[in-house]
Amino acid sequence: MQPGTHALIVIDVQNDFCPGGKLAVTDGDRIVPRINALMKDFQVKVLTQDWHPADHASFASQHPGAAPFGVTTMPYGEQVLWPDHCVIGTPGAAFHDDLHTDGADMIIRKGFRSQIDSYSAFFENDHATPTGLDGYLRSRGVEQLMLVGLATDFCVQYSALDAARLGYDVTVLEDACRAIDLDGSLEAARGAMVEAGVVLEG
Ligand code: VGL
Ligand code: ZN
Repeated sequence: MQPGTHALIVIDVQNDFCPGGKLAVTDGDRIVPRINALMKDFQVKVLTQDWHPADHASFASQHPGAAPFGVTTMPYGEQVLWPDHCVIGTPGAAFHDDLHTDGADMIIRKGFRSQIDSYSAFFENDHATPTGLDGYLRSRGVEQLMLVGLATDFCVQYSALDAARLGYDVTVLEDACRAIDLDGSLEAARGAMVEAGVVLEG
């Protein structure tokens, strides 16, 4: 690894994104052993948790007549409508049972305001409201980030793009991620990340 403080950022490895969950990502649970093994290689380890109130505006259930995976317009732009998922305090919002959460220095929750979604671990979907993660990483002297988790084309991608914009060196370890892949969203995400200077590693 290059010099500087390295952080592992583990995005949304929660039951609802794993097989059997409300917004299951194919093979989402398969990345857990790899992530557990990686933790020992990093000085700083952060886990994120998607954490929505039951009436969250990203849920199709809050939009009469709308179906999951459709798109609506919010004041901050386009928003995909999701099945209800990661509702605060429910088993679906908990981390996957096998994830070594004891190794984490910091757990950051996002998406807890009902009127705005937050894919990125750094900013909500208005690209302006901070989650506090940037301040945490800066105050710990972190310069390099490795991102892993769920889902490659949504929360991992948005986090990687924000991190690159904030000046971190960013690598996404694709073997330790899985995608939702809505209408080519995985290829689009890979292109956008490369364009932003994010390193995609096998
Ligand atoms: C995510 C859709 C909705 C993710 C979170 O973690 O990628 N995707 N909420
Ligand atoms: Zn969500």
